[in-house]
Amino acid sequence: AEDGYQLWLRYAALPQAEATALSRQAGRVLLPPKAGAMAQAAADELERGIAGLSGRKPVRGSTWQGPAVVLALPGQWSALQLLDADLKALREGGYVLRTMTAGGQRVTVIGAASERGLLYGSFAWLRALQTGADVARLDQRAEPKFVWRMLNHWDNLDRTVERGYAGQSIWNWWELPDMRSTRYRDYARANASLGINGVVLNNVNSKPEVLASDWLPKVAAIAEELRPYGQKVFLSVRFSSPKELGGLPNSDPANPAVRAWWQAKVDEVYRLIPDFGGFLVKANSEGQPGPHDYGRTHAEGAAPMADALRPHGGLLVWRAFVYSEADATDRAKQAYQQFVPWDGQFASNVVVQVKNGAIDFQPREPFHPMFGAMPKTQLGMEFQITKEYLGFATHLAYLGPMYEEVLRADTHQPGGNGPATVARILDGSFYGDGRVTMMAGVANVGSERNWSGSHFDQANWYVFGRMAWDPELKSDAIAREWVQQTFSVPQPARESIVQMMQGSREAVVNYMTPLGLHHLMATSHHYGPGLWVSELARPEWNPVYYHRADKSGIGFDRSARGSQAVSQYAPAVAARWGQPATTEPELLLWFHHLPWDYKLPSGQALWPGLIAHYDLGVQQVAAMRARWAQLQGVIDPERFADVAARLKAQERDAQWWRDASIAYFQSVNGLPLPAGVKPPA
Ligand code: GCW
Repeated sequence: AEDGYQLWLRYAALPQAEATALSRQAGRVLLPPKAGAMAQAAADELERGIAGLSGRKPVRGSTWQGPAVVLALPGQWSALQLLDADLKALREGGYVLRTMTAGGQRVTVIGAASERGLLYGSFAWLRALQTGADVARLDQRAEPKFVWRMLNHWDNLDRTVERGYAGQSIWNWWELPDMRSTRYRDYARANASLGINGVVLNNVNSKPEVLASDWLPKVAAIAEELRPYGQKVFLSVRFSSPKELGGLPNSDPANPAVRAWWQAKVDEVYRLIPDFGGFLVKANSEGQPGPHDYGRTHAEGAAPMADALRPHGGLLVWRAFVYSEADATDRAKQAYQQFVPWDGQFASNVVVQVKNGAIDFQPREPFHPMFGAMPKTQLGMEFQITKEYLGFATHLAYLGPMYEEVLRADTHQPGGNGPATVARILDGSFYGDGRVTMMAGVANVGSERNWSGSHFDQANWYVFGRMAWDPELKSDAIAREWVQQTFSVPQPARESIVQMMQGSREAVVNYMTPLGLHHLMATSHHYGPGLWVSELARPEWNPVYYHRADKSGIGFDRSARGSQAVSQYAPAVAARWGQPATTEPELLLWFHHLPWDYKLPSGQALWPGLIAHYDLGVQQVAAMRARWAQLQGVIDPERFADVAARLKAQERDAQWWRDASIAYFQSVNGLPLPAGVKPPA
């Protein structure tokens, strides 16, 4: 039964002719003589994949005879000497795939400078087999563009998951370290297939106990499970741990006892886990403790942990998702204000992790103004995979186009080489100075049989990983790869699914937050509409704070006339978004408060134009449903039915969003429903 457990690693049988050719070409897998754990893991996966695709399990060996798939490190196979220089030149994790004749044999070489590259290369070769590459004439070379490609789990120690929609946490803390679910390995395989090399195990809203001496062996057990698949474990730690766990009078970073506590704790962690990755910290945000509690800056707050980690090669990831009620003028401005003045003051092993936009994982946000604004600080990307604000695992929304939109955006920041896109700033190519680069995604993985709560949400894990490997990859190409590996269906059906995925995020934008509206989701759970005044005391947790709709108009004025948030962008961008006429309609109400009769570029007035977007969103979901219905009998019944049920709920919810939003806005603007509104083309 297709319950989705195997994700995109199903290795469904190829058509007969291709299967026969494959088993002829890949009947043997050759491992280098001194293969370590990652090379063994690579060979295991090759065996699994070749067996599934060709119907015949290959033989494992180390002698050069007959056609084979050869795992090659420099200097290990005399027949491949000529490749050595190429292999040595590869970046950590990079690989070459090449079909060639060597030592009198026709071989498929998976070559790399290190075992990590063999692991990634093996998965890449299996992907190539399934996505129509001509494997008889293969010649590929690839390297990861980011040093760190990370998942952030928001998993609590009691196995609940903050913003998780896929069941309990996969980490069974109670049973660890003695019992180890086989899921850990399968999870690690899925990550390795994408090149993910770091996993933060627990929620950024952290508990001090995660660092307790009797908890750490559990962490060490997970590290052991993930290690053969090239992933280091990280922990989210609580800033106030020295006081709360260590019993110190305070957690002030300037207190020598606090520094000493961090050092001793970190040393203890590394005694248990010699390749421990490091810490992730959420400080002074949403009630979490932090350096501001002691009048210190984020850079000062990060120093004790960074200093403790550095001798061990550990990384400190410090989040920039900070805002407090103290300044309620514009939440969107706070992170920039709290970080940019301290550019250059973070240690060399610190990455400041910035959400893609300045509010919070909305269906659409302009790129965060910090990107490119801190040239002397290593900034990392934080995307959310789990869709807290895009209908959870119920609504189908493929996030590839959203990630792509952010990564391609041009910040117009000065001080580097070539285009200043978000991707090039983050992956270091803009600065060209060998910085520690990172892309993180808030995981959507849980203990549901299909891992992500819905089948299509697996694609969001997949696309995140692929773009963390290479931010220049295109969302539609990645969707195509994913579909081909995940569903064994003929080409027209595959293309239909890809089309459905590609349009799905824009549909959500249309029925939830069109024209730059944002954060209109109901209080705390963030699922359905809640545009009206909520009970919450904090103004910036109230949707009315964001849409500012009244009799005269709608939108958040962030121009020079309003909160001046636009001034945080480079001058060219600030000029463009500072005027309604030059702001793209997609972001109009993010930056401007406009009268209801403001004329949109489409020629329509704002009020009917807004309504048209809501209508369009509903129609787009209906069209997705119709497309999916046509695949009945083509897709296996189990997955067909699950997706169909979710699309039905999504259509109902889209109507709910439309109707609730229009009714609410009517209640403040008193305008009638325009007659005969046509959706924009
Ligand atoms: O998106 C918001 C969420 C919180 C989350 C916070 C954060 C982990 O609603 O649940 O807390 O962001 O990113 O820290």
